[in-house]
Order: sequence, then C-alpha cells, then structure tokens
Amino acid sequence: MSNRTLISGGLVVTAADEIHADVLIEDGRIAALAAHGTAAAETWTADRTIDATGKYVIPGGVDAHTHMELPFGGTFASDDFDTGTRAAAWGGTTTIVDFAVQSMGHPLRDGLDAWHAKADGKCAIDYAFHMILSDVNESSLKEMDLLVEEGVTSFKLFMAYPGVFYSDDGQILRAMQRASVNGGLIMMHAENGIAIDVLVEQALARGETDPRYHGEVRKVLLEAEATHRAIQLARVADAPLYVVHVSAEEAVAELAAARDKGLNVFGETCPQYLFLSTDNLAEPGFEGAKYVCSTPLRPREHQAALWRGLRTNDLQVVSTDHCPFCFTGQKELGRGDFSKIPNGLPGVENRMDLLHQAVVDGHISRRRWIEIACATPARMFGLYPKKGTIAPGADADVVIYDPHVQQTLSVETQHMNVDYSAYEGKTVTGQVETVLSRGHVVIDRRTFTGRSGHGVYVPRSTCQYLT
Ligand code: DUC
Ligand code: ZN
Ligand code: ZN
Ligand code: ZN
Repeated sequence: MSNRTLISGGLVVTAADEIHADVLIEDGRIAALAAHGTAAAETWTADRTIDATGKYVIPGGVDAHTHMELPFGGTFASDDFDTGTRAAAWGGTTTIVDFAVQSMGHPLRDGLDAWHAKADGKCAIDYAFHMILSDVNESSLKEMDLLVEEGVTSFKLFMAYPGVFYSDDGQILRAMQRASVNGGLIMMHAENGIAIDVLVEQALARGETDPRYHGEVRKVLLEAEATHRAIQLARVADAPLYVVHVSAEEAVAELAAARDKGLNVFGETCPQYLFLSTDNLAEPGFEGAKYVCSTPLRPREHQAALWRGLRTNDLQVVSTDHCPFCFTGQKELGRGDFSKIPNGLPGVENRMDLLHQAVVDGHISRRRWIEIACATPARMFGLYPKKGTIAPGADADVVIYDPHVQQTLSVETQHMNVDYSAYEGKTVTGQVETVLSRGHVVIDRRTFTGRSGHGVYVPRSTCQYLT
C-alpha cells in the first residue's frame, strides 16, 4: 500500500524556482509537482493533505557542519545525536553532516565506528559524516580512499590547535594530494595556530584573561594568511578546497581571488559571523564566554563582506558549526583563562530562521536562502538531488515555512540541550510550521511528532559542485 501526502497551495521555493504548486509525496519521496489549481493537481488523491496556503514549501535544510558530542577541552558538546537532531528538525533542518573524529594514533576507522555508535538509532532526521584527520600518516592516507568509497567523502584538517588536531603543511599537502586522486574534498580550519598559541601565551602573561582576548589573539591576519596558504597548497596538489567557518573580510578576499582564477575553492560562513560580533565577546563579566568559538567573532564591519560574499558566490554555504557548551560548568572552565573556554556556539535550530531574516532584511533573495542553506550544501557534499531540493524522486524532506509569524529567539523556547541562546531576545520574522522527513511528519504545526531512530545514515557521493 502506498502512502500519499499532498501539500497544497503553498509557494514552492527551491534554489532554482518559485512557483505556486502542489506537491505530491508518495512512499517518502517527491512524486510530482503541479501548478496549484490546475487539472493535474485536482485529480490527485492522498491519505493526508497539508494546507500550505500563504506559506512557503521549501526543501529541508542541510546543515553540513555540526558537532554532536564533540570532545573539546576536557568536556563534550552538550547536544548528542538525539537532542541535537530533534532541535535541528524544530529549526527546519532535515539533514546534518557531522564530523567523526580520528583520535591521535588511531585509525580513521575507529573514529568513524565511534561516530556511528553515537548516532545509530538516535537521530530524528537523516545524517551523514565527514572525517576529521588529526593524524595524517601513511596508514590514515590509505584509509581515506576506503572512506571515500563508502560514502565519507570529505576530510577536515586543522591549521589551528597545535598538539591536538593540528596538521603541518607537509601533512596537509599529502592529504590534499590523496584527495586529488580519490575524489575527497578537503575542508580546512584556516587559522595559523602556531602563531596564535604565541599570542595566547603572551596575552595570559599580561593578565589578559577575559573572553574578549580570545577574539584579540586570533587575529584576522592569521585567518587570512592560513586561508591563502591552504589555497596555495591545494593548487600545488591540484585538489579542490572548502574553507570552513570563514569569518573575516580578508579571508573572503583570498577566496574571491582564487575563484577569479577559476579554482575549485569554496567557502562556508556561519550565522554567528553574520549576526554577532566582538561586541558580544566583550559583554560584561564572563558573559562573553558564551560567544567563544573559532574562528572567532569579528568586529561588526566584517559582516558586510560576508553578506557580499554570499551574494557574489565567493561564499557558497551557510552551516552552523553547531557545537554547544553550557555556560554553567562548561564555558566556565575558562574563568580566569580564556584559552580554556571550550570553543563553540549552539545554532543548529536557528539557521533557517536567521537566514530567512536575511531575506527580510534584503541581504539575500529567497532563492539564494534555499541555495546556501539546502541545495549547495547538498551538492557540495554529494547528497543532491536526494537532499536539498523539491523535485520528483527527491526524498520528501520538506518544510512548510510561515514567512509572516514573528518569533523571539530564546533559551526559554529552544530545543537544543544548552543553557543559553546566542541570539537571546532577537526577534525574527518567519517560523517553521511543519517538517517532513522522508514523508514522515516530524514537526506538525509546532508539535514534535517524530522519533529518535527515524533518521538514517546517508552515504554520500563525491563533491557535485566542481567546475
Ligand atoms: N572548529 C570547528 O569547526 N568547530 C569547533 C571548534 C573549531 O575550532
Ligand atoms: Zn496559490
Ligand atoms: Zn574549525
Ligand atoms: Zn566545526
């Protein structure tokens, strides 16, 4: 027996089009679209009809950068795959790509197995994995090939955090050379961690211990330098490059210059860099710890360059880098020493709404909203057109979005497992109303109707965004 759902009367928005259309879902996939009110649509019968009149019908969000339960600085990100994926669903995201972590001295396989064990049977929405390479050596390079074949097709390297995740230039070059052969996409945390560690030590020696010094030592120039170096290494290796969490105007300029040469160099930014700034890091007392992440928040002036980069396609993706730590007991580990504040912000629930607010504010168009939040992340990481669009054959991951409702973001109303909101008190226009994951209604007019374990692991193909 097939199971049919009809979403009727909404404005279907994809990266390519905006059309008043009815959407027919059958057995978890998009079966057909037809212009609203036309004879084709009138003949459809369904077990369930969702009235989307006056609403947008959009693809579920694809958040290509999350860290559920990430070990960091002696603690763990406070969302696990259960709480984190529920919160994602509440926020209109129906796929996450989380980072499995290789431990120093261990095979990639162990890290990947550990991440499967954390996620298996717990997710409310579908998920996939990138792999963090913490230990680039002969055997982990060989393992990359196997991972690409089984659907883990992207690998994050760190130019920051010496002694923890850090890779030196030789390791980076080797990983890029490998990726250029096996089709993997290298993702880069581009900050010069060796230089930053010197500045951290000097700041602490001067008694500069407050959260705001986190932003001061992690200099814009050291993000720009690392971005430049990563691009040159990728050119030498003839490999594509995706720079994660771009926060500084000077880094965007490096990406733009590379893209003007026609290189396969891509950039991601995150809502925190678009909506927050060093003003937040400088909030009185220890409040600034809530905003400690790396790359750090920047002076407000950088935001214009990020918005421009999103419009010119020098930046292609907005992901959250969701990596929540509670203020109480976790962020507080860094009282008296900003370098001990675990790095990361909560946000998986807020991304689609904040980017819709960017549409309302005139920063981006409605279709660009869907492109940077759904379609391009799906293409970039080999999930398209299963994810990221509304088209026949695609998974029926669909959000009914009310563009008129006003809501105030707050810890009181959010679903992420963390004791603060980075956007406390911010009013945005627009709200997720109903969410379908592979045809199952997981949020029904703002009630959670999903379940842990509904979400499945999705192996990925290689990058579909290369020129
Ligand atoms: N980089 C990330 O992408 N996430 C958390 C911490 C970090 O440095
Ligand atoms: Zn209509
Ligand atoms: Zn990073
Ligand atoms: Zn991250």
